Amino acid sequence: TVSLTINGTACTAFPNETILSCARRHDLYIPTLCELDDIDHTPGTCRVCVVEILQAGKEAPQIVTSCNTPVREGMEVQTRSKRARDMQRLQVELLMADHLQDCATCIRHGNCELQDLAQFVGLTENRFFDRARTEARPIDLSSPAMVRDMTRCVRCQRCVAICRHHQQVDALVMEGTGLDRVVALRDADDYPNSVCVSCGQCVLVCPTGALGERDETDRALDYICDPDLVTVVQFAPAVRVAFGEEFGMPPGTNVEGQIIAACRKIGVDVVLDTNFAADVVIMEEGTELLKRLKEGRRPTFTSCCPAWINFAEIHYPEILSMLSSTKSPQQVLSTIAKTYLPEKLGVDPSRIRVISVMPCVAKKDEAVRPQFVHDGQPETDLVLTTREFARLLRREGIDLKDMEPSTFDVPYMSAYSGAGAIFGTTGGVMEAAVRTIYAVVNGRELDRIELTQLRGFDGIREASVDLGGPVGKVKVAMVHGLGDTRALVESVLSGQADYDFIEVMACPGGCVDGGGSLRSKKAYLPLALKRRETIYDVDRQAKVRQSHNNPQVQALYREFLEAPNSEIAHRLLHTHYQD
Ligand code: HC1
Ligand code: SF4
Repeated sequence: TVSLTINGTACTAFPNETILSCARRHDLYIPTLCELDDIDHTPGTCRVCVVEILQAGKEAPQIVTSCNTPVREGMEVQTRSKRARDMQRLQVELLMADHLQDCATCIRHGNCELQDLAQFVGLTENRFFDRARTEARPIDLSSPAMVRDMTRCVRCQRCVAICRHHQQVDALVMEGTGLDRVVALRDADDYPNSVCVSCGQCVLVCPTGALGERDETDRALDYICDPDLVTVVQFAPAVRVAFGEEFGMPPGTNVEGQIIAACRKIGVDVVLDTNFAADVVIMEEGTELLKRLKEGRRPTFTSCCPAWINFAEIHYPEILSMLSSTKSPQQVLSTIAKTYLPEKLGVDPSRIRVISVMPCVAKKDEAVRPQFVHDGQPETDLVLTTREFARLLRREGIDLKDMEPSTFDVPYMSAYSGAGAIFGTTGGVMEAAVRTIYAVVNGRELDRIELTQLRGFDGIREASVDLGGPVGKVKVAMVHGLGDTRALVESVLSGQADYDFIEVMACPGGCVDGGGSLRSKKAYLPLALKRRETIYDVDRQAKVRQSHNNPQVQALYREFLEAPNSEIAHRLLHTHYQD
């Protein structure tokens, strides 16, 4: 080990450890901006983490960046000396020089790492701001899902790193020099022509308001406040376990009841559950899978994750025929909301507007896919990310903590099984499907329905599951995160991998930490485990744990869809992809 002092406190460090890392282990704070430990990102570009060091044999102290300067034996580090503090403040002021000063209109207001820094270093003036130069930088509104606002970028390059090294999509590059340096789309002028798949991981790591979703809270209010419209809200499996944090509740708290109550309070007419549609998807996809197995078509990939669909279409069009044709739960719910629900409510379908609340940026993209818009009418009218939904409630003066939990009030499209609930975490779709397929094949339920061998956090997990009957053993795999997805797809294409069914979720961890979830400062996916535990609890406590045993699903087939994969189910609930 190496011995040194930081602000006079004796510290021990590992050889080659950086000053910043050593300080953190000893609970000594150094302000930082570009660095993000969770993704191993220390570009040293923002220079906010400067400290003063005095090294053995040197007479005068030096100023260095602590994120990339290794410790030395006998080093004396000052993070709080006048000179260090002045330098830190100057660096933040320089960062502010070409950062739009309009904090009050920024989506990150109150939750911005740059604002935090300004407070920490005691910034009281902003001498170098160059409005003309800042405003000349691009604001890219070409995507239905994302906004890339370079007037708020601080060039930390976290987005480039996560996209290149973790998701391995490599859609972003740094372009230009000096003050004109910006994050650009690689080989493209706009999102539609780029290789970006809208997974939103870059948004999760952006410290400011430079990257975000396209805000649709106003349009949501337009619908809700229009007396001629019947507004329907659906919310995703993961939202209920990932939403309370924004209102100061413990990570992973299940706030399903509070979400229902809040929706009602703001004037939503009907609250439905995407979990219900997840059960319907299992009926359709399970039946489809059995048919494909009989025909010897393997593997089949799940198709509920829209960033994965984008990835397949843009990066691996040759595998599109292997994707399940079943629409995602979001689109299934919306479709039924405009066909089956109007009959139930006795209203004209043209008056219905479906707003879906998703932990996902790519769901916005999915909602406007041409396959899901008929005669100009979309199935899903509007998608709000979990972040926008929090913003919407705040705009209505609602603190979720104060809401008395409520329950769904319509006896259709809202009940769900434990299988539908676990869709929200990686491996869940597969586990849900196996429960139902086993019952279809064998005419009885699985003895042990928790398939623990399918759970876990490894990027790629595989298992062999005995479905019994004529189907026998099938080989399944689960992958989450697009880096591992790329590896798995490559091995399928090269013939190395031999699977029957593959679940893909583009976001690491699945939807519980999706790219549309609430952002954590200075951390990447810190809450996934807690959220996931709650999802498994929901399943354990559910009265019905298999999709086919959900009475409301049974009623839907009895009253409307006839049978899984029937002609009408095919027409309404299945789709195709584009290469
Ligand atoms: Fe997901 Fe899905 S699980 S994609 O991860 O299949 O977003 O939560 O809503 O549609 O059900 C997201 C979550 C979500 C769909 C479902
Ligand atoms: Fe890359 Fe995903 Fe961000 Fe697109 S949304 S730039 S693919 S990280």
